[in-house]
Amino acid sequence: MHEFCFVYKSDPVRGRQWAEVFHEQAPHIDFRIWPDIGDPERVRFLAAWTPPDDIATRFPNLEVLFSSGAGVDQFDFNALPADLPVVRMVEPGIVCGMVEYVTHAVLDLHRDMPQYRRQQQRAEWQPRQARLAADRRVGVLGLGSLGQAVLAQLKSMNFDCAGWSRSQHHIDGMQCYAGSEDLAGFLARTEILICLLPLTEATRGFLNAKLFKHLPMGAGLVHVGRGPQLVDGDLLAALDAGQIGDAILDVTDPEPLPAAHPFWSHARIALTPHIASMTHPLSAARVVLDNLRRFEKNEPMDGLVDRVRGY
Ligand code: NDP
Ligand code: OXD
Repeated sequence: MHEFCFVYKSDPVRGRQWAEVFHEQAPHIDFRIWPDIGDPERVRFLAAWTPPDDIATRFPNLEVLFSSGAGVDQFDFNALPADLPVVRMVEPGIVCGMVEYVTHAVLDLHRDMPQYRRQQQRAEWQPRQARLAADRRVGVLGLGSLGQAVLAQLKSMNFDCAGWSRSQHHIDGMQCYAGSEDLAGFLARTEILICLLPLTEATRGFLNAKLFKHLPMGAGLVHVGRGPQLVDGDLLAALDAGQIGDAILDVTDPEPLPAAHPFWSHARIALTPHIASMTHPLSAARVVLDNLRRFEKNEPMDGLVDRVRGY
């Protein structure tokens, strides 16, 4: 007999994999995939990328909202019941995917691959002096579950690594900068900048002309946070001025960009369609089940969002 209902409202193909894990590991839970929600009064938990607009009235007994992704900026917190706990996705699949993507992007910039691709188009055979990773200063904006994993990988490859976050962190073998007072110093030493910040009111428009000016000339940018963090016109001007050498963008605003947007055809911009990392259904479902067990025991859930901070 099912005790209560858990509704999944996201990609239905991945939902069927969540269902397998739930049926195997938690047969007492009535796991349902939207729009098949059964009796809404029995729904205690919802996992969604975008919850329904009428979430409060539709699910009067909802106890936790899980994001099916790492970000929660797609939620309108004002439309959610004030005391509803919101949990973002922290699962090994998302972390591994992001580590792979960013490592690939950093190596691409570090080994001058964008320049060699441009040279090939001009049939130009022109070797450049290669630098070692130990001599390349890489910096990550955001020292959360993704930023820290990315830095650990880059550090293991000998890159000269640093990170910046809101509060002070202490990570072995890594220079950690914190807060607005440390930002200019962090940027001044950063030749390849990676953005892994969540989108909040404080980070909207954060990658702008003022920030770019603090970077060394010709710095590389890897943007895997959220599109609205980047001021598009400021990036184009920084590329024109040589302030930014090359940019690799996985996120844009809007997604997809309109066909006439200058990013599509810019010689110094590489675009991917928001694929840096994805939730992996089997590990995600296990992580959510683990959080449900914590919730039932009144223990803190992994990835619990601070709704005031916005992440
Ligand atoms: P976390 O919440 O674990 O970490 C966020 C980090 O950003 C923390 O270190 C936090 O600082 C820092 N931060 C937040 N606001 C500020 C600010 N105003 N100033 C300085 N630092 C700030 O997030 P994750 O690492 O799990 O994910 C980061 C983001 O990556 C997601 O929100 C999402 O937007 C993006 N993402 C993109 C994907 C893609 O495919 N492109 C896939 C998955 C995620 P502190 O430690 O002090 O709290
Ligand atoms: C996420 C994303 O937040 O895919 O998980 O960007």
